[in-house]
Amino acid sequence: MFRKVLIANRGEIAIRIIRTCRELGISVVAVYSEPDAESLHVRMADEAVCVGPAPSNQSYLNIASILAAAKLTNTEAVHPGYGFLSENADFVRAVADAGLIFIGPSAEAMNVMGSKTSARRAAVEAGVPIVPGTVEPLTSFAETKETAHKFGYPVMLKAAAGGGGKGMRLVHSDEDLLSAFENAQAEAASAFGDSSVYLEKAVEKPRHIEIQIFADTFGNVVHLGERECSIQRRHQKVIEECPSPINDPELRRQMGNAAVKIAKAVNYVGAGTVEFLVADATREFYFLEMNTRLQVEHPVTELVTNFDLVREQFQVADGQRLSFTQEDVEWLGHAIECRVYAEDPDNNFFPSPGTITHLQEPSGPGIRIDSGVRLNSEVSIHYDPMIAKLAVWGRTRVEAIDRLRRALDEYKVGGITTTLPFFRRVVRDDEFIDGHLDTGFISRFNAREKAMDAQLPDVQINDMAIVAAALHHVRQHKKSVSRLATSSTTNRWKMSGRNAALASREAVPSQWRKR
Ligand code: MV4
Repeated sequence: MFRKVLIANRGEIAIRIIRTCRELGISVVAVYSEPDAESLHVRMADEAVCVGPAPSNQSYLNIASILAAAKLTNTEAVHPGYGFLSENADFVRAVADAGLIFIGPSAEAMNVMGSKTSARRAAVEAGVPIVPGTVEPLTSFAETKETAHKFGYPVMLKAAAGGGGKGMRLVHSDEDLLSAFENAQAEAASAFGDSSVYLEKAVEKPRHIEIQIFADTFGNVVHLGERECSIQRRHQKVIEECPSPINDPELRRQMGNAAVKIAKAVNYVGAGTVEFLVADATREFYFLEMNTRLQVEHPVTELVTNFDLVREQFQVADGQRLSFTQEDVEWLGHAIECRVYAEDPDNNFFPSPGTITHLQEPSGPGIRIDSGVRLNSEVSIHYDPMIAKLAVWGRTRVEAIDRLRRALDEYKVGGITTTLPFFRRVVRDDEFIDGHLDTGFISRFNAREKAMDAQLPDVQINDMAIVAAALHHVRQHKKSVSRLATSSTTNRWKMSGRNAALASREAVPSQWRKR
């Protein structure tokens, strides 16, 4: 096994990787940007090297600087985490050229999956269904129109170099096609430096379900089942689960086999994720793209399969065989993860940077927190605003949701605004509880909340002052009042919601308003 590894990342994922390094006896080199000098991942590492100023392209994306840090510290291997350089084939080559081992797949596999059109061709060659559409970029508007007619409206235009919904346009008719084509091209050019777009037939009410795969250098490829990631906001995942609430072992087997075929087709090595769209009505699944990295949401798979995916990554990169076969993979219980962001859910998820002045994390049965921050941490505007992931495990989905509700109510973050109050409302939403999770969930949820707000009587400014005074009183006498409040209701979800509102330091007035 490696003696020393450099982690080319920051925040919670750097810490997640450090933890497994400790268990494997690997010494850790952290890298950091100037404003991150005091951050948790730096404190937890054995050595740390500053790789540049705040902007990512001068620090965490600075290949020369990171390789210099590796050389300076005599590192043997580099773990890229997710984001930053994790899917950059140039980085993979540069790491190899520097005589280091990259913890991840080859630059070739990364390149194939980096372009959605070449990824689609790979899927076709592997015999895996793709969403009907083109496998080459569109070369003219005339061709676009012809193709739209061939597959039939509604269609999706997507950036070939893309991902994350950038450069994506849903088009319903000929009238909208030209402007959508031009806008998609312009957006793709500015986001990815490549204006190529291709076309897919739009899948109605799709679910986003992805399969975790693992491959070693001996050609063994296994899958670790699915994660349901249909709850997204602006193409950012918000809540992830394993298993999918559809929970269909046959579908898992079929999608798992499809994902393994795709991995084999590109000689994949390491941890990877194959994304599918699943039509809600028919449960037909279509290959969407492959992510050639460890993903943010890997903890839900770890909780249900009991594998340490980072440990397997190190072993595979070290040239060892996978420590398990497909038959060894068992799924037990249900896990759900919430991504906690430093954003204001009551102000259109506006970023909320600042200093964390209070932090109380939940714990107890079935709770896992992957946090990148601690008390007095500074959440800066320079990087992704995700500060932590709260994942829970339960024997059933119901138990997992009960636990998640309890954990969210325990979780207190002061000094910055977080998305915790939003999650407290989602876990009390009937549609979420029933597992109706297609990609329209968030907009339907928002509409339901708006309708609820509209039903409330208008509150005058004067009344607000009274409410504020009452809230102040409640906070001073938290214990006795919350006991009074809970004894007066029989609905335990409402009860815990009220307790959360009473105890919460965040957005108390709006919570009060909603409960
Ligand atoms: C689609 C689709 C419907 N039909 N493709 C792909 C990237 C992802 N962030 C959004 N994507 C979609 N691709 C076809 N052919 C619908 C979506 C989509 C979506 C997918 C998963 C989760 C949330 C979503 C929200 C809007 C649209």
